[in-house]
Amino acid sequence: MNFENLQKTDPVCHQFVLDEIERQETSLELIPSECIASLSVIEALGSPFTNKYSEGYAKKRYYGGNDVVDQVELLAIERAKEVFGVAHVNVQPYSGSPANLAVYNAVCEVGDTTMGLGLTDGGHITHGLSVSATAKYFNPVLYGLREDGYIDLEQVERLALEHKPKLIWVGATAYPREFPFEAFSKIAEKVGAYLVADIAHISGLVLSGVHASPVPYVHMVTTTTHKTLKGPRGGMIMVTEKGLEKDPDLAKKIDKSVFPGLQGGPHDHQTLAICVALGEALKPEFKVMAQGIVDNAKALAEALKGYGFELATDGTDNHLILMSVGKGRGMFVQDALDVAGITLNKNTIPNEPVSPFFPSGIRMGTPIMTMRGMKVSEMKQVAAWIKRVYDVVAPFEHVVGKEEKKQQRKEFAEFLRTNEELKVIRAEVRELCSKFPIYKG
Ligand code: DSN
Repeated sequence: MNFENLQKTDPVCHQFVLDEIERQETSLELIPSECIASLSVIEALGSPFTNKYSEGYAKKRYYGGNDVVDQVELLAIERAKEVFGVAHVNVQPYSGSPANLAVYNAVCEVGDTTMGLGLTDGGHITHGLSVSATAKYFNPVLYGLREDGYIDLEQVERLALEHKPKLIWVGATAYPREFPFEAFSKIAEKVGAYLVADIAHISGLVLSGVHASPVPYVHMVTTTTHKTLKGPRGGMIMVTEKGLEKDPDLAKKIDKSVFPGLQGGPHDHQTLAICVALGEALKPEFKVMAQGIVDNAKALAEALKGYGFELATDGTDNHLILMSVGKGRGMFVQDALDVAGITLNKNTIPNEPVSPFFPSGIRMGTPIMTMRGMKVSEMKQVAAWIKRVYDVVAPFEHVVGKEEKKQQRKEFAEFLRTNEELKVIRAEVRELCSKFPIYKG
């Protein structure tokens, strides 16, 4: 990658780029919602399409000079339709949250009842969390998990029959198992609700056939484009044949909701990069990679279980693992792993005993490690490092009380700064990463 102009005109920002590349190259990124976009995607994202305004849709723009932009957007739509097997696609949402808001805006009136998985059970903010605009303007009823960590379908049905929602979300940000799309579809049909699958995390797995597709069962599908889809940051809304059968105007409603309902001009450089990513997704090697993500996640899960760790649902079907690390201790484990060069995030676990601020688990995934070429033997190594880091922070327990917390944070920061074992692991992680270069290879 060449940033020679930036180097000349703004050395400070140039250094930021170099530092971030260095961080990514030398660390293990286990955040399940991240990916490595190809250099082609990054080139498209950095192209002069960023200069253009093109409010409206192809052939119906409010600005001139959109001949090439129209071709880009139409090709992105065609590729998305082919990749996911859907009837209609809108590629303009800026990201996943605006895509989800556009769905509400398309089919709900203010005050309508909706249903989604609660945040502490793995759902997304936009599926109706109390502090989200989706709860300010709509009336979300949240469903949860059973004791074993799987979605509580009996509860979903009971709540749906009781509250008659206009719209039901199926999807999550921290759920390690396959989504029961068909069962949701039966429930949605009983109450006449629109059913929307938010497949942001799993879209790359779905299009590869590694995870069941929601398309035959739901009316709409939303996704980000920067997770397992391996594209730039962005979002898409898809309308299925089933969606058009329920509501022949659904495609029009979605388009109107995105523009002019919620957004102005689309980000054409982003659309081009999404188009490139979808082109990559159509190639056979993408499916091999998607299968590798799941194989690696299963291998990592087994290795972690081998060390006695407790996993939500006892394993995984997808790219993601949710692991218990002790009451309120997610933060200690996340921060110590960060020092060791392993990045993941603290997360609530099913039946979370503390809170999202001091959760009792960690969430990790295998997309980036797989995209770097790592396989099962590296997953075993990663599990061993996680166990070592977990042991290093064993003396730190969750405390209550503002002053106690403040004092503990101070002691913990000093501990992280001086701990020798974390330094040793950091060096080992760096060594492994050097064998799997991202952009330097
Ligand atoms: N922030 C994303 C994630 O990490 O899952 C969801 O929006």
